[in-house]
Amino acid sequence: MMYDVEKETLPREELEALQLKRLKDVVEKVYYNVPFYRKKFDELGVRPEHIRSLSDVKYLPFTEKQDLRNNYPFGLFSVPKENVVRIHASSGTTGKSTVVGYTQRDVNNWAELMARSLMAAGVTRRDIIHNAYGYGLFTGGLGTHYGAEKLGATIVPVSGGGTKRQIMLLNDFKATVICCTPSYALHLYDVAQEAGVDFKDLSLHTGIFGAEPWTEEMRREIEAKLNLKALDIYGLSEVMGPGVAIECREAQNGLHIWEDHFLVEIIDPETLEPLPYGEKGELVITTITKEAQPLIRYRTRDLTSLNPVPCKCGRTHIKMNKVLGRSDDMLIIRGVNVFPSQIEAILLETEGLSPHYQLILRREDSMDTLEVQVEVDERIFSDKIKSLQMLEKKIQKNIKEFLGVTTKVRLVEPKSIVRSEGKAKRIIDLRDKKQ
Ligand code: DLL
Repeated sequence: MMYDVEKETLPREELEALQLKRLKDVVEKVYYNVPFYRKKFDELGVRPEHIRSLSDVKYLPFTEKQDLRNNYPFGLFSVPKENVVRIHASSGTTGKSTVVGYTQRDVNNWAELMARSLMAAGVTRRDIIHNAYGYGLFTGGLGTHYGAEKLGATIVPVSGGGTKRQIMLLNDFKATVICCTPSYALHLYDVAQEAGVDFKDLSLHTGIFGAEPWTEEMRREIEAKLNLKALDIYGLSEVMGPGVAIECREAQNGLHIWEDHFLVEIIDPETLEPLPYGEKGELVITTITKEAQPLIRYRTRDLTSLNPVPCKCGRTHIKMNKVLGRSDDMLIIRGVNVFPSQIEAILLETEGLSPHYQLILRREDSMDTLEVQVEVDERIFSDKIKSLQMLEKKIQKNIKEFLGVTTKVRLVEPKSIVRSEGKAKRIIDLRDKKQ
């Protein structure tokens, strides 16, 4: 089922013609309205009239998170402030947060793309959506909220936290769809278990999870535990919020990017050159309909690849593969590059481990070391120390074998790793701390 069949199945030729028209419009708009862009364009010697085809996007300057910070808070607005009806911001782990503004039309477009996304995931107006994404400056809560209302579904704006109460509400309201981060979904499961509630007795049939990387192994774990179909949703506040891309229920394999609103490229993060379809690199997004704060070639830092093969769902919008992680989160341990998601995949393949883990980085004798802490389940925890040690060795060996990196593995007690209501904190970096 589609929210907007015409737009979602637009023949590629028409879709690309529309993208080109919108790209030209947005380039002209930022050149004349945003001093930051005018300066960047002038430095490169590009002018709006140089954009004649979609591939000409490669002549345009990149925008980075630091540019948003340097222009904090409203320096990249392209419309008078009185036309801005909403502000969101992402907290960011370091430095100032990045701010985004929306006009009324931006908010409407966002709601429409979220409505499309929800429906692509199999949600209809008959569903009750339990929305546990945080409400507030974070885009997850309100983005999902407006999309659900636009679709005509029933939205329960629970936000994050109060996990026991969430279980009660899921039970009482008989929600059929849940939206939250994948790590929070697993936390909900644990809390439900303690409360003696079985997800099989709830009415959920679909979970729409995103805002952090999660692996196929994690998907299988969540689907089995929560007894629902789990779909991946992607987005980032800088370019809109959730609903930039979504997996369709039919294929459940790759996320359709709503290309009538976003022009995407994959670049090599080192050389900054565009990469062909299928190759892994950094996702770069140009917003082609945003009014308040359009971004040109925004470097997301998210690593993925694009898949142009037509999808069985009938949508013509290109798919991106599941995000492997952010380039900022890539660990380099004795010269070997590794992503937290790769370690997650190995942990979840191992019997007896829980999906709760953390990666501790330390510096010992000027070398970076990585300790993998993972919770075991109750059954394993009551085993003899010797068998726990054997299990640690086995995981260590698997990580070495598959990823080539030497780690220390430490099995920890059930429920000893801090749970998050939003994005899970996987990496604890102690390298700058005195040990
Ligand atoms: O996380 C928006 C969002 C809310 C998306 C709810 C999906 C659901 P930010 O806080 O600005 O916005 O963080 C954006 O989160 O650049 C990715 O690194 C990561 N991210 C978001 N969705 C996914 C996903 C929201 N499905 C940053 N898989 C992005 C992997 C994701 N990473």
